[in-house]
Amino acid sequence: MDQTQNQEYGAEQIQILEGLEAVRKRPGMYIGSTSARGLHHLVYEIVDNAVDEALAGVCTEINVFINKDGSVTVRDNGRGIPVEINEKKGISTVEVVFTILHAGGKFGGGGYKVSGGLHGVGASVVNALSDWLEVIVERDGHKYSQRYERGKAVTELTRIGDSDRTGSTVTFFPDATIFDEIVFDYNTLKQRLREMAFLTKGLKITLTDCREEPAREKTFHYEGGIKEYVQYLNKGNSALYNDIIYCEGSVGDVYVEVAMQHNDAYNDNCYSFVNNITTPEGGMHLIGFRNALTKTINAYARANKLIKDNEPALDGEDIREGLTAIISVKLPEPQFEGQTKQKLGNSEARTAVDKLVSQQLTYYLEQNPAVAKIIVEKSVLSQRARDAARKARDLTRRKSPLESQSLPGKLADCSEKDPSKCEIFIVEGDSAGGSAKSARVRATQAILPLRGKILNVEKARLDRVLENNEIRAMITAFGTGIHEDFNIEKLRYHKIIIMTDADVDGAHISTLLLTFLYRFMPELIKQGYVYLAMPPLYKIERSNKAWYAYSDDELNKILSEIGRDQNNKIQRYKGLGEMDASQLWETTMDPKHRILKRVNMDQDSLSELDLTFTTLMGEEVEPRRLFIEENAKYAENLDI
Ligand code: 0RA
Repeated sequence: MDQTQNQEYGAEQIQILEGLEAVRKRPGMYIGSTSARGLHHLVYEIVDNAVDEALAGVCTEINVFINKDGSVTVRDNGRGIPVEINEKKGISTVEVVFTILHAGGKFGGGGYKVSGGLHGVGASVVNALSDWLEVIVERDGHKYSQRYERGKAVTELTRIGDSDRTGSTVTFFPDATIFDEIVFDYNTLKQRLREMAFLTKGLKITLTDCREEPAREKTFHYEGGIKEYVQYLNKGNSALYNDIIYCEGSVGDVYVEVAMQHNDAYNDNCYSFVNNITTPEGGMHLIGFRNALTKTINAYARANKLIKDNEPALDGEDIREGLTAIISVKLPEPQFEGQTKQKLGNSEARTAVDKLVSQQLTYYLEQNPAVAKIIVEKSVLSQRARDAARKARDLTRRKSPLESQSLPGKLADCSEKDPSKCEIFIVEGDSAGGSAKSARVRATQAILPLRGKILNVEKARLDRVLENNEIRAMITAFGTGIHEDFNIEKLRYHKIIIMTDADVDGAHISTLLLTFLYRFMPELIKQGYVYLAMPPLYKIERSNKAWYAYSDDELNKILSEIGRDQNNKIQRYKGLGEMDASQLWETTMDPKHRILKRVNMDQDSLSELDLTFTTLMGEEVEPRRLFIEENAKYAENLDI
């Protein structure tokens, strides 16, 4: 094809280069960060373009490969990116897609990506941030390819053969001078691709990790779309009725899809999306949904005398207890608001969801009185429990901002008052708690010993949770309050360190504690205040010298360094209690030597995280076993 490469650079070309240079200079503005999160966003940008083809009804399959050399390939069977010369720009559409920054349409005030559903947008950002990128287009019986390096075309778009299929195949290797580390994580990609597949019914997405021998592969394909998503999210709990209630349709420019089902758990599990992008902070679509749900269930309950005229209306919260729902809207020009641009601002989305859900849910309830009765009865129970919980919660509330509620008796607090210098160890068991108390640095380290197993908050209603002494002790010690009372500024320690035995029971207690924190004070995890202490697994002694090993690998390493000698004394620690105070200090508490794991939350996939907790802590035994087996091999990294 005749291309412009050999001509002198015109104004247009210079503008293009400047555009991509801007992306390379300030990558965070375009992909959020240059950490692992930003790196994975590159893949999602290309996949988004392919999903757009699927939404246009011209693509049924996307394949994502993590290649042996660490690059990623995204292949789709869409129409193929158009190859003809773009009149205005004087280059092929392919080159337009990969080199022209679509700044206006795609990036909002804060510079974050704010819209899916626009062809080709985002591909130029991926190109600008890649060491190299190769695209193959199959279209009109031919096969074309072009290569770019750091955003610049280094070959022309060339016809390399014939093809009887159509589609685009993009392979790229991110630029090591821009990203912290170029390692694609199979599980991270897997979770987002699964989500994409749920949100785009009928689309088949396959992920293949060619770095492993044999290659690891997973295919996601859901004819039921978000209905199957709800089923999937509910797999760890018992559903209260068989149906997944489903509403679908368009109101004006807004396409709305909602799927929901109640289970016997107590939390509200609603996830909202706009143009396939998650909106963790909700927004207008979620407000519309909640309004419709509350209004419709109350109207049904009154009309059918399930609640009497003199009884109070059900609160939205009561109706959403144990509800799993997906609210997915698609609209042409989404406006994103809030600090992180994750909240939908378009009011037409509120009216559209409200109208559609009210109509279709009313019809559903009339057709399915048995299900309607279950929902109302469950909501009434929740209403009563909420009254009881309000009373219990008052016990954990500080009386007034000045007069602080007395701290729990068993807390050995630190003397320092500046939270950024303070840490609190949540320690399992009285004996380990005792050692920790005598080992600690009194000024900055507080110790809160917990007795026995802590309550599983996944299996208890709020009133019971708040009556639990161990949980009350944590809430008052942290100082922040919970749920709507939560105030991070009142946090008394900037490190909350969970210290449990390095065995199965210890891991179980850690999980219970993390579940509590995740459900009641998720900000603590989001903002990186929560840590796991890592006690050593072994102590190796020889002739008055001692080494500690925190894993089997490390034990072997130490043994091969010091020599495998009969005089080595190897002690396997089973519990914190087996260490005396000075050992505990040296190995696990001393900031100079200890290992802490910061607990983090992948905010790109909140529903997956939720599922992890439900699966680990929920009612059903079988999915829990499967989850643990499936992940055991890959669980070295305890990030949740
Ligand atoms: C521009 C226009 C059209 C499609 C695309 C780009 C496109 C981009 C990517 C990126 C990965 N896969 C893709 N598939 C398509 C519209 C196509 C037309 O009207 O023929």
